[in-house]
Amino acid sequence: MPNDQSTIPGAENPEKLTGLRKTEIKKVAAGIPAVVSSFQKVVGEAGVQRGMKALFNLNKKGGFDCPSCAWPDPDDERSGIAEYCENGARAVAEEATLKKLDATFFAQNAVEELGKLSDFEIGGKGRIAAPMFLPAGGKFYQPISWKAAFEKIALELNRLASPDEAIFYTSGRTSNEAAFLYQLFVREFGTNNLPDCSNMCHESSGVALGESLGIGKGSVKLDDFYEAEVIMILGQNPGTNHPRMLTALQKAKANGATIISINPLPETGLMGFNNPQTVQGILGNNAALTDIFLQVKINGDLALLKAIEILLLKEEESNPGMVFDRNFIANNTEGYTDFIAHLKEQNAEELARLSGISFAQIQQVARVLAGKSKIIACWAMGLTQHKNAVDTIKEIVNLLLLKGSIGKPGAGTCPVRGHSNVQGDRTMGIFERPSEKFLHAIERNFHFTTPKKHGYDVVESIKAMHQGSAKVFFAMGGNFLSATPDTRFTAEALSKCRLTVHVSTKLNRSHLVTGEQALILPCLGRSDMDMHKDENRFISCENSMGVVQLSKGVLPPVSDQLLSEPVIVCRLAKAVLGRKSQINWDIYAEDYDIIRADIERTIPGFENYNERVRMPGGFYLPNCNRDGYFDTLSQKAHFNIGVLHDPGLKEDELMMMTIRSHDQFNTTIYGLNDRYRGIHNERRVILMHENDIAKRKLKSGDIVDLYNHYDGIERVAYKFVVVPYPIPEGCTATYFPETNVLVPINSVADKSNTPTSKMVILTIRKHLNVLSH
Ligand SMILES: Nc1nc2c(c(=O)[nH]1)N[C@H]1C(S)=C(S)[C@@H](COP(=O)(O)OP(=O)(O)OC[C@H]3O[C@@H](n4cnc5c(=O)[nH]c(N)nc54)[C@H](O)[C@@H]3O)O[C@H]1N2
Ligand SMILES: Nc1nc2c(c(=O)[nH]1)N[C@H]1C(S)=C(S)[C@@H](COP(=O)(O)OP(=O)(O)OC[C@H]3O[C@@H](n4cnc5c(=O)[nH]c(N)nc54)[C@H](O)[C@@H]3O)O[C@H]1N2
Ligand SMILES: [Mo]
Repeated sequence: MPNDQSTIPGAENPEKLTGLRKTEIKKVAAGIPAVVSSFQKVVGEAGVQRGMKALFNLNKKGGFDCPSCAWPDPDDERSGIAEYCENGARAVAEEATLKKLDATFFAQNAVEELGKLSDFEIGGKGRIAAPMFLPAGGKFYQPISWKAAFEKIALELNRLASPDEAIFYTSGRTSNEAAFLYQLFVREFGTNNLPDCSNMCHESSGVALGESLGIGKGSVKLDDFYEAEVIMILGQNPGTNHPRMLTALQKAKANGATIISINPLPETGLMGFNNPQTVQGILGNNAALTDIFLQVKINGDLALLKAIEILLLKEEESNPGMVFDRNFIANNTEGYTDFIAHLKEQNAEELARLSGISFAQIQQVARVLAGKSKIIACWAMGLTQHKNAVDTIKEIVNLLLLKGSIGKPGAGTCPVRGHSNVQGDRTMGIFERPSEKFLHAIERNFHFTTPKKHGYDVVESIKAMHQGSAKVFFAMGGNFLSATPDTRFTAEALSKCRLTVHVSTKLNRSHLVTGEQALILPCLGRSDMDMHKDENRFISCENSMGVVQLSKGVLPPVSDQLLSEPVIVCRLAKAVLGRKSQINWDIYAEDYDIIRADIERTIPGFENYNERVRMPGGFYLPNCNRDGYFDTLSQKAHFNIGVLHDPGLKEDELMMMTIRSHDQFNTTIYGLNDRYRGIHNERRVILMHENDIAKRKLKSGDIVDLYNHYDGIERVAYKFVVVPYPIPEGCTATYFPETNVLVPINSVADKSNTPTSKMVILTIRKHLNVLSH
């Protein structure tokens, strides 16, 4: 079928190649080059004084929470200067930049022209410095006052036939305070349409853990790493995405832990690490991290985990009680008998074949696990963005349950979160499917009737906009167009809206593919001071391990027209709800302590919020698994029987995972290099096994077009450079978001509805220059 998806100008990165240079794949991550490169970047964007001030306060107790990832800070000692990594520093540079986009910039740059730039070029323009409005039919954004902006939004929201025709997205940087107010406003307005980046990220983890263990969060603390005997890292590239995790892994290893990495790619950070904060690290001494590397096929994890469990079962049968934790299983779990019966029906050799791992290696892993009981399993997007993601994560839980490895020191679940406050946003009620308990608490405290109908998640929101049943799109941060699947379809969806609004720090593609009218509302970022009546106000965030901490910016904002996110929500709510509202929004805007007091009244675990958040290092939220129980209906943990998914690849098809380069934070592109993987100055690359290249009569450096035909629709991403890479045969990798155009809107994970961004079926054709492309 021909390409029946229209292309909206500016929706995708231009198909412009920038000139690939290749070097060897690095064997060790970090060390001096990382520190040097982060200093250069921050000072280059923000100047010496501003840059150093920002770096000095990053992740310091009482300073500001790193906007990059959700990895926790050590509870006790923090390093002398500050606790940050190269990519944290780059996130700060991105935000602390002195370049700003004011009315003159927007008057000189038509929206369509900006759309011709790459994400790297768009992001490099600077911070948005004033509220901007794009009128219907307009080609340029124009300045608008905050008051008029809120009135426009109020007008459009209040003329909807139903509150369910509006969508309120959240990205994961939003503070607890802003998130709580935002969901409160949206629910008083009358809808649960609160999709968030989690829907594309760890939703599968939340569903799997919630159903099997009674809490959708991980159970380990940072200290557990230092006691663990085995740490399994599945589908995660911490060297790039959670670099401070490497320090924890190094310490764990020094304490005797065995590290098992499961990944289709030999990711540099996992293989070896030089810690720039130690003398050996600075001198560049190679510290190997991974003890056993299992180079699994894409989505081979479920089969692999089952094969490991079968071998453990055999060992347990020969030495009863020596491998499984029988007491733990008897007292805390249900479904064990059925689960064991299921394992016995499986063939370990066949599962090994499906996973792509040799039987001998699986035996090696089983031998290591058999005698250990303090096991931590960490995972990220390499497990969550697949058709059977929920079952794969439940299989990790099965393995931990067999070993009694949940709820004791040195053991447990560790889904490593992405955005720095994505976990906190959920805790605050940013969720399209809120529990009745949560809604009751809102009603009890705020005296309005909450909407009960579940709202749209990300994929459902896109479809609703596309079919015209949602007409106003409001985003609290993020880059919805580029982060979501099926870029062309999503671009059409957004452009059908009457109004699209983005609360943002930096310019991005979502500002350029808009509804009939559009607004950009510029806000303070994490590193910015939030001055109010001579006081620099703080907000708070929750990290990946459930610690709530304050975050206070240190830099003077680049413009006096920026508002904080909590203030934006208050003014929006007042404009939209007016006298109908039961809530005094003004006092929240005046005093964030009042917001926190109301969070405390509504959400369990926040007792003495205002007092405890001010204590250095913050406080831990309660976690039933950590405390040794399972908050499911039966109060037991559940074994699950996971079902393998066969994608049914045809002879000429390959599987593609869309991953992050070292030089990006999601859709924010810091640079064109992926240093550790030896790829420089080019993002339009496809990593392939050499046999797959040869089979297609291609060679390294050839330029190809990528096709996906899910649902009978042809999706194409033009011009990618072939790079031979140590990746399993049949598997390929490209960078997100350039290939999001290929991720089908209807290809989602069972139960979590997460787009299958790591399981895209692909055919490849050599790019022909004679085509217009
Ligand atoms: N510097 C930086 N930091 C970030 C981000 C960023 O973009 N830049 N993003 C933040 C966010 S929001 C998130 S969610 C996290 C993301 O952190 P990661 O999950 O580490 O990010 P990805 O690049 O998507 O990497 C997925 C990893 O899984 C592997 N993988 C892919 N498919 C499979 C599979 O089927 N099985 C297995 N076992 N492995 C697989 C890939 O090879 C890759 O190593 O990082 C956060 N931190
Ligand atoms: N193909 C593919 N697609 C994916 C993924 C993948 O692995 N592959 N990963 C998915 C994942 S894990 C995630 S989390 C999503 C990310 O989806 P999003 O969170 O929507 O995307 P980001 O690129 O993180 O958003 C960046 C924008 O956020 C704004 N911003 C930054 N800081 C702030 C702030 O403090 N306040 C406000 N209001 N705005 C701010 C800036 O304008 C910036 O341009 O993408 C998903 N999409
Ligand atoms: Mo994420």
